[in-house]
Amino acid sequence: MIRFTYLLVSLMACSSCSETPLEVAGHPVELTNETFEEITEMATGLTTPWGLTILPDGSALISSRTTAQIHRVPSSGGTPELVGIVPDVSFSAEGGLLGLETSPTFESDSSIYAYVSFSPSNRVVKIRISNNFCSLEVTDTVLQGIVSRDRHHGGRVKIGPDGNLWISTGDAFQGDLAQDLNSLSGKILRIGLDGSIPEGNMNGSPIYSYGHRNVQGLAFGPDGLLYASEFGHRAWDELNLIQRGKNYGWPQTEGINGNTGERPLEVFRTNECSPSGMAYASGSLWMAGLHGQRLYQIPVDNGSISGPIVSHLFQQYGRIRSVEVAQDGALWIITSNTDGTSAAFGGVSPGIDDDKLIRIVIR
Ligand SMILES: [Ca+2]
Repeated sequence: MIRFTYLLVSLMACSSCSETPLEVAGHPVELTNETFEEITEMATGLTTPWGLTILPDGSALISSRTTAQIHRVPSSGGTPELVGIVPDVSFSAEGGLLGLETSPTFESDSSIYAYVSFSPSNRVVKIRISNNFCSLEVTDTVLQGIVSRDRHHGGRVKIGPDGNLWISTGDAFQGDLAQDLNSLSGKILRIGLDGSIPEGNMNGSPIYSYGHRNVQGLAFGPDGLLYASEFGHRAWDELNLIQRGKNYGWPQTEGINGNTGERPLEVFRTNECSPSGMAYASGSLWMAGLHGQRLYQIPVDNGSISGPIVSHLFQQYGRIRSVEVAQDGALWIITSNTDGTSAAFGGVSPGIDDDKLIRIVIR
């Protein structure tokens, strides 16, 4: 394993290289890494990593989108160890093995949840991990029937403070599905850990909110509020505050272009963002930018943006796919340079050590 720990002083020197000024919806964005105490490469050589979840022992599980493998990286970093291959995964341009989430009772059930692309429909499965982390077994399908196409799967799974499983989907490249309340596509879904439908969803369905194009980031604030990042088409990516039963506008409205549905909390130009994973820590949302090749820090409080938005790691690690918060408050992120994305959508040539798992200590 190659590990580099960068001291703050080197970060400040690097971030002093002046780049083209960035804007978010017309507002300037601060470009800096000064918020970071330390950056450590925990693992390298990952293949198309997508899902990331941190286990109670501090180690990380990472899904490989195009191989359906799950690897484990020890809490101190090191060579990724193969846990197993998830069966019955269909691969496509954006499909495969996507989001992972640890069961809240992992210490007794050794289980995680995973979003799996499959034909004819995507599903969310429960997977038991062996005690020695050397094998896995799918033990349950908690949700199925999410339309699968080659693109726009969504794919993030998170357990909320309500104890339910929250799932983001995409429109399967059929915008009208986002407005169709008989379809699970283009939605944010909420189900019980056993696949049951909790009280308060729309029409007794798994649907919590609708009118989404492709949501790959879900993060709960300390007050329980849910934020979601959403890919736009060609103009505006979105950060939304998710409310029960609300319409978020797609395909009639993209970002601030149109008047259908809820207004985003913030919009980002697609070539400066293309947001995937997101987490909340230290008063801010931390949103991964693929095309934008950066990590956005978005201070939030009580459902509103509460301070200047900051762009970190700009072009330092390439595309960033996922962000999670470890038990000690550090951010763990994974890069996404091996996924074969074309340059037109911000793809880059992978470096010799790509892709990487990186740990970031916030000051
Ligand atoms: Ca919208």
